Amino acid sequence: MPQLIEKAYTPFQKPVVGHYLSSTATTTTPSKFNNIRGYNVVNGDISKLPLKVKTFIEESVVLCQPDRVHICDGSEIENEILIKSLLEAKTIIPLPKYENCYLARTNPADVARVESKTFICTELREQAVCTPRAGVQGALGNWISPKDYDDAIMKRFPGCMKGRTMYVVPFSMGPIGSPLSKVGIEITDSQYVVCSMRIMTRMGALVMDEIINKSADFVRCLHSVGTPESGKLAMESWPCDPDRVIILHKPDNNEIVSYGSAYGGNAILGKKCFALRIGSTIAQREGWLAEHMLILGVTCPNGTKKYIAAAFPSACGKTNLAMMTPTLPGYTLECVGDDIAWMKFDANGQLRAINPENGFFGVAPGTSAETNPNAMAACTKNTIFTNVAYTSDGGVFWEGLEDTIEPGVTITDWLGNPWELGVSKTPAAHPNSRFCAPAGNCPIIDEKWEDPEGVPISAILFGGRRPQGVPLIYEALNWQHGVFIGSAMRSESTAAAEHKAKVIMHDPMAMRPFFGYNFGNYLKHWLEMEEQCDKLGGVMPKIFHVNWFRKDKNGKFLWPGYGENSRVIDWVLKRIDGYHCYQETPIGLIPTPESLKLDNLKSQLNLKELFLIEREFWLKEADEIQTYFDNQVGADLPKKIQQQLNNLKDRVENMH
Ligand code: OXD
Ligand code: MN
Repeated sequence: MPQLIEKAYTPFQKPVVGHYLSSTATTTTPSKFNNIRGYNVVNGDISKLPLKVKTFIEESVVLCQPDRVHICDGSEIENEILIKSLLEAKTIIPLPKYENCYLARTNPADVARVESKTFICTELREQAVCTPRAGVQGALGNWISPKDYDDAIMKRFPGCMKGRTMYVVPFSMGPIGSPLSKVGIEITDSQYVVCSMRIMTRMGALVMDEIINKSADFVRCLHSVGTPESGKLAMESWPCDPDRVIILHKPDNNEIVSYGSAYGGNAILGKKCFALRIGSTIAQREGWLAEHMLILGVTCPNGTKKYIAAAFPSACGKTNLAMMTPTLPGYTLECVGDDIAWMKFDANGQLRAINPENGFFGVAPGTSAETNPNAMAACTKNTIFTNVAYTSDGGVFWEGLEDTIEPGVTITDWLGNPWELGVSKTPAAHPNSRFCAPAGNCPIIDEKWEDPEGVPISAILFGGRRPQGVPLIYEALNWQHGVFIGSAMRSESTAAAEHKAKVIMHDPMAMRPFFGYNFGNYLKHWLEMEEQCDKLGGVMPKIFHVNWFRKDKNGKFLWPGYGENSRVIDWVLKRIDGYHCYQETPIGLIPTPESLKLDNLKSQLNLKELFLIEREFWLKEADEIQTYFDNQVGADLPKKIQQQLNNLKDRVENMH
């Protein structure tokens, strides 16, 4: 993206003269960079860096005024020093029950992604977000003007790293050197973020070499935990500025700026900010897809292997499905990724996916040896937990691990208070508490998970938490219908962001919080993928919608889920292979009763209720989708998607 190099880096061009800089240093004279007096680089050799990297560092130094600059090499020793320092600051505590694992406890005001303070900056509003109906609050992202973007930075960043070290973190999303990968540099004043980025991305000297040797362009990511205006931190061990949190993206400059939070997607900028928001804009420009999807590989008894991608909203079981232990005999499942997929056609029109991440940032509560033994195994070494509870024998605890507590062991909750099993009324772990574990730890990590070419995708699943009305699985009639199904996705809200009530929210493509550009244009891009595939002579992946969460009238789940989901995957595989094992319904194709392998299922199954498709429910659903499109997407909605909704309405109206 050559415009990156040539274009001025606007927000930092304001004449801010850093405390540690000579007054002659300016952001527009990078040649003087090496002569800046008092510029205290404690690790790394700035003189070896390309001009554009130096310029990024210099501009950030001028703006943030750190005491020191540390260019990260990603080495073991560097990590050890950072961990030691985090231990001294009491940001983390050791968990001696495991190997090199730690627990971080955050400021209780900094516990989740802050969607309401997350913005996309473009010249025109309609480039970033849809135009909602007059008087309706847009719910498909927030736009910020270039002026307000600059102002937001200038209100928060000048001097924000005084007294701190500025870390320069080169990282690759995707295997280093893969044609599908992209690189970034995150500048941050949080050691916790550096250690997390080392787990979640490929980070360090090899990536900097890539930038130097290939003149690779990089996504500029600037992050500061900030300091409240009062100058007083509420919690020394977890600096942040919750009242002024802001997460900014400028797709035209491939730039991310985040202030005030050190938590997850707000601060580990390779993840949601880069791999999804900026990633989706790069993908649109370059003709590929950056999606909120797990990737799994499944081998059936006859030895054939297929890869499937699946988009579920945050905290709806992507990690569990990605690492599932199939209950169906003869099937093995392997994990390529649990949260994000970058997918591109190869020369033959085969869609291929990489997992741009290097680790799992999984929701802890509910994860256990029963629900996800592979995730449990993945987080027994080199893992950073955040906001879980800990035990007196040096381990972790969260809701779902009740059976693991030995007699005499006591528990301390995520806030540091004593917590008693069966007595305490508050959760031991925060509902959005996480484990941050290297992907390579997962016992069933796929042999191709780092294949630079990616893995071939045969099917895409959409899904959400739908307690009512939505069957266990249905298949889209074709690509356009599948894109419509994705656009109409709805799910019960979870704790991954700041939403509190358990309401059914629209979450199109599981991307609602992560679109980097106008959702209507995003849908057009998805529709156009079919033409791209046709031209290359490929076959589009089949699209399905799954719902593990349907409940009966007593509120009990109708489907056991977890490893039993292999039965649903088996049907997907049959359909990929072209077996005629479906029945048509107004909403799509569902399995014929005999084609769903249900033998030896432990729990009683009410198959009829699980697959019931009710006219009244679907009429209401179609109305609801129409209202959502009218209110939120308006004129940006592609006609083909409206046509799919009209078709659905017709089919449902005519059902008896
Ligand atoms: C996540 C999320 O952290 O989706 O993966 O919130
Ligand atoms: Mn996610």
